[in-house]
Amino acid sequence: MSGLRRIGLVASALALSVAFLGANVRADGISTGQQATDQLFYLVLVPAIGIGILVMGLVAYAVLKFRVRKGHTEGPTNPQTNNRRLETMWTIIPAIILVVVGVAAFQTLITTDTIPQKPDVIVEINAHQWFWNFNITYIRNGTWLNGTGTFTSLNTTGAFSVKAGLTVKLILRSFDVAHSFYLPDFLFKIDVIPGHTNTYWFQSLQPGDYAIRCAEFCGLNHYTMTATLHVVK
Ligand SMILES: [Cu+2]
Repeated sequence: MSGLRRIGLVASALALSVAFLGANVRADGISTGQQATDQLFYLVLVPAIGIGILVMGLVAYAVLKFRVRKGHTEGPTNPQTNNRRLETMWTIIPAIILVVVGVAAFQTLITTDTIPQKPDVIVEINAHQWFWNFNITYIRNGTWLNGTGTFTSLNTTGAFSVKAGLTVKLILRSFDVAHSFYLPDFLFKIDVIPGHTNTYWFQSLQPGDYAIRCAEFCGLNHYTMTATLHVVK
């Protein structure tokens, strides 16, 4: 077996084992958006690790094969200067990879960034220096669920609750400077800026307490802009 073939086999075996590991990470999602984002992440990460290992292997092979041996002042030369088959392959394969990643990324964006026309819950998120204020309206299919459910938190340890599985539309406004609403577990972050209303959405899948943070430095007490999202059954 040639050295090149051996390196190719080792790289393929490593890439396959990484793919197997990747498929088993975080099988159950926390939110619809997080699930879609993680799937895209592993779709890109796993082949990238395989390609990285393959390229490192080829570099190591070339360094060893063409090194300067004892008693020589130059390394062995390779008489071959071009190879049409190889060049065609290393043009077409990356092009296919880019198209696959592009299509997958757009599919993920459609999942994460399409705000439902008829959300179950609307949460108005008002950012102030330095606290979050949540106004929650529960709706389902255009009719009021329990009249108007409103929960207002006027301190930095605020919280709001939603039921797992409901679609939640967020309306985000700032009343002073630029803030950023960050739900790390859900893998999303959206700017909350003065003079412009931003909208976003999420659908949580698992009950639990999830941290809310401000991800934009908004002044002296920026670090106190924490809150919690309670997802209940
Ligand atoms: Cu802030």
